[in-house]
Amino acid sequence: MKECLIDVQNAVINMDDEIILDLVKKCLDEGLTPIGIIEEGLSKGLDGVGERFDAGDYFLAELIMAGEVVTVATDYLQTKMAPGESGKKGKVLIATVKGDIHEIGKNILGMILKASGYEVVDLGADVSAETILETMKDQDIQLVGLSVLLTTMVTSIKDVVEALTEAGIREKTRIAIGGACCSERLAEEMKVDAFGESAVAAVTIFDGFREALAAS
Ligand code: B12
Repeated sequence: MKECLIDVQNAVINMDDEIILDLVKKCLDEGLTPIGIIEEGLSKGLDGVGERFDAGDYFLAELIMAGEVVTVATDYLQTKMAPGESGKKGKVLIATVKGDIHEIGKNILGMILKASGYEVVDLGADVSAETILETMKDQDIQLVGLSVLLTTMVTSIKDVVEALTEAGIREKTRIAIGGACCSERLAEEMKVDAFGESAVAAVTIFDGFREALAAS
């Protein structure tokens, strides 16, 4: 791994907001892509923060500060990403589920989907199944990406599936989940259509959803 990526990881772990942008710019100068810097530098740094939190060495304040450092960097990297062909692939609704306020991964998902040609309707974090259903109906949206990081909140995924089923639109829609506590197995248990390990994987997933819906 390139040294500048390791420096980015360490800056996140050390919550160093003074050097993060210089390090990110250095990575770009060395030919790394914005997505590569996000996945291999910033996200891996946050994993390190999570490990320290787990071990009792870091507390909530450190999670907040590290999250802010990453947000500064992703806001900058967004300006360096080639804009997608504005929404030509249609709309995708994205949200972090009810009870969960983590939103960095969901924001990255939005950035990457936009850059690959989707129109992204971002409802934010801690979003109820009712709000998701209403927005899908109002804006005629079939594709949904749910972000879930808290194990205690996975039941919120089920709430969304149930709301769409009760409204009679589940079969015409496709739902993907992602985030630290998600897995293929959870996707099966929650009866959603896919699990995505990364925001980059989401593009292939949603492209597949579009094809499947068009063929049905
Ligand atoms: C930063 C952080 C916070 C910040 C979030 C700031 C923000 N604006 O988002 C704050 C301080 C708010 C926070 C709060 C809490 N946190 Co926190 N947090 C983290 C941390 C360190 C990083 C999360 C993150 O942003 N990762 C980076 C992003 C890029 O990764 P990601 O979300 O997984 O997203 C990627 C992929 O998964 C994918 N993806 C994401 N969503 C989707 C969706 C789809 C459809 C697809 C296809 C892909 C996809 O794309 C992204 C890029 O590739 C994690 C540790 C970790 N390693 O995850 C803990 C962690 C998630 N938090 C944890 C906890 C416990 C909490 C608190 C409960 C702490 C507390 N005692 O209050 C609260 C929760 C409050 C609440 N109700 O939500 C635990 C969760 C444990 C569990 N399994 O339930 C973790 C795992 C830490 C730990 N090791 O214990 N946290």
